[in-house]
Amino acid sequence: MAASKQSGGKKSSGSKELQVSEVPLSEKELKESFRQMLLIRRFEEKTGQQYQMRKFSGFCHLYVGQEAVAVGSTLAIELGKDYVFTTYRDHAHGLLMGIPAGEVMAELFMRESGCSKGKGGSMHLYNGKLRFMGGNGIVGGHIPPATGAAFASKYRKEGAVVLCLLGDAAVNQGTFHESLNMAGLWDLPCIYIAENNLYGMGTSVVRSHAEPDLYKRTECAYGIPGFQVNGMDMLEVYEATSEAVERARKESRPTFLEMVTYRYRGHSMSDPATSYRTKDEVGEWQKKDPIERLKIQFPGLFSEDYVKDVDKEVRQEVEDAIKFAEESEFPGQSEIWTHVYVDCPGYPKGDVSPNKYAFPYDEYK
Ligand SMILES: Cc1ncc(C[n+]2csc(CCOP(=O)(O)OP(=O)(O)O)c2C)c(N)n1
Ligand SMILES: [Mg+2]
Repeated sequence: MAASKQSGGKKSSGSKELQVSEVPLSEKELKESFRQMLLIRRFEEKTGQQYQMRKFSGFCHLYVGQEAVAVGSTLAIELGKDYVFTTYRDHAHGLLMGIPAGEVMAELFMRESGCSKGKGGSMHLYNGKLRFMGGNGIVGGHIPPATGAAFASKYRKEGAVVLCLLGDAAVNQGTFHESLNMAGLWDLPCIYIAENNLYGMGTSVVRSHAEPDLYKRTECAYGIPGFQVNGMDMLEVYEATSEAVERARKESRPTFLEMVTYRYRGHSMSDPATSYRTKDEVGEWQKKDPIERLKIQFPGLFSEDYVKDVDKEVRQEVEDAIKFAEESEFPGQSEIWTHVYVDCPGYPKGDVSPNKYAFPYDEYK
């Protein structure tokens, strides 16, 4: 079930029935992971509806289908200590890092009670205290800061590791290669997870990558072991990430994990996803659904009644989140310059007059 120990290997557990004693997670952890995947699924479905009802606007990228990657990987880290950087497809990661569902929804609704104070929106969820470093809109843009956070953790002897989640398309960006070169050279405790959902917008990986097996790239180029993982299987994701976390913590070595997964919905809310893939292809991947898979693996834990109860509970949590968001105010005009840069002495907090909006460079010479 674990990702192949050998760099570049492939292994799949299949969806056979398992006993709790055979896996490295407790019954409580399995049940919580199930609840989290279902919460993300319902949160995203409802988010899509709210968007279509024009309750909010802007970019919005849903995570439906990819739940096992976010849940399995964040389960393998220490919340509050380790850092997570991700892309604009970030609602799941925000929820899993501990941001209450109401604050995530309020951010999508651009309200002041949102986790980024209504100034970030769907693509820029953030909570520095929880060490959730976003929510980043530029493809590959967050890979250098994530690598920098791993450097800082090592330099300060913090013992924290960094999870840097990225899309398959980001693997072709220069930032990926520059960052992995440094991580390999300086032995940085960074785990790079490429969520390979087979497409960058409407372009398939096979059409755009000279080497479509992404995991093969990093060992030879940067000395960073690469593994391919079944991203539709929460247990495999957890085990592969745990091995990488151990390597990062004990040896301060980076790892690259290619998690093969699928997004059921379009790239963003404006993409109907009908022109570049077939209904049959979507249907084939839905048969590998990560939530169903966990149910099949542990039928004793997830009876029909149990699943119904959890579903009811998470649906309510999402309804409460929408209510919280709708009842929150939009940020006032005085907020326009706050939280743009780090607060510092002399910075004109809440003052919108343009002549005062100068960064106090002199104080920093
Ligand atoms: C540097 C840059 N180029 C182009 C874009 C426009 N863009 C947004 S998402 C995206 C596709 C990224 O695909 P992938 O990395 O596979 O992530 P996924 O959306 O599949 O999760 C592109 C080209 C961007 N945001 N940043
Ligand atoms: Mg992709």
